[in-house]
Amino acid sequence: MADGRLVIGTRRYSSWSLRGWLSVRLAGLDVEIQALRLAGGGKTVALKTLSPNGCAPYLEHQGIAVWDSLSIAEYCAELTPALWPHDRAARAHARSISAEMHAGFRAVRSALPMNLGRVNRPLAAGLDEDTLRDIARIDAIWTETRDRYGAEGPYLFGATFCNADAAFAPVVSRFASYAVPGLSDVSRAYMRAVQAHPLMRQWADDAAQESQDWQLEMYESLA
Ligand SMILES: N[C@@H](CCC(=O)N[C@@H](CS)C(=O)NCC(=O)O)C(=O)O
Repeated sequence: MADGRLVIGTRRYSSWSLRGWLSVRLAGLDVEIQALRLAGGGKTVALKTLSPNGCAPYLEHQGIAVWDSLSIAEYCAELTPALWPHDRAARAHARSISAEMHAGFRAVRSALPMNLGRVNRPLAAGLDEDTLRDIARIDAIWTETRDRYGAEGPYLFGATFCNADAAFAPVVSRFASYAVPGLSDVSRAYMRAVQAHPLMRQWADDAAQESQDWQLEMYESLA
């Protein structure tokens, strides 16, 4: 019998769920995955009674309830410390950029919703100033982090795909979906590495199995 469950939303769209799922999988937790169809606009009724904050991802593990993707990342790192870099300075940097991602970049979130079904197609309306500013900051984070800490491998902190990579994984997907311009060569190589990670491929494969009924016009019709 599994040690609990991880509640996630529609894989095609749920960027927060992808983060939580990556941390849980990287930590090797034995939990069942319970996927719910997101209603869009924060109106998924089933989630309101299921998780304390009414949101996915929500983890129950050995009787412990953990909600919010950043808390799930920290919980998983307690069980698997390699989810954060070993070096204290690198770890502080990893936590800082993950927290910045968690708390910010509202323009990117709203202009470029995650949609795994959208491939390399720029927004017809173009990108506004706030979105371009967010993109430039994310590009700077990836480039600086790779330059400072990434020499040993293809991920932000080198050879190990860690919680910081999980935090940015949905952004990688967004940038690829909307063919975002102006990224450094370092960022582009980083995006390819993230997209090629076996867990990212598994998430995409699972998303492709979801019922067409789970697709939402508000995301699919974005020109
Ligand atoms: N800060 C939260 C945000 C979670 C969140 O907003 N999740 C969305 C799905 S991507 C959700 O559950 N929305 C509520 C709903 O659809 O009713 C986290 O990091 O987990």
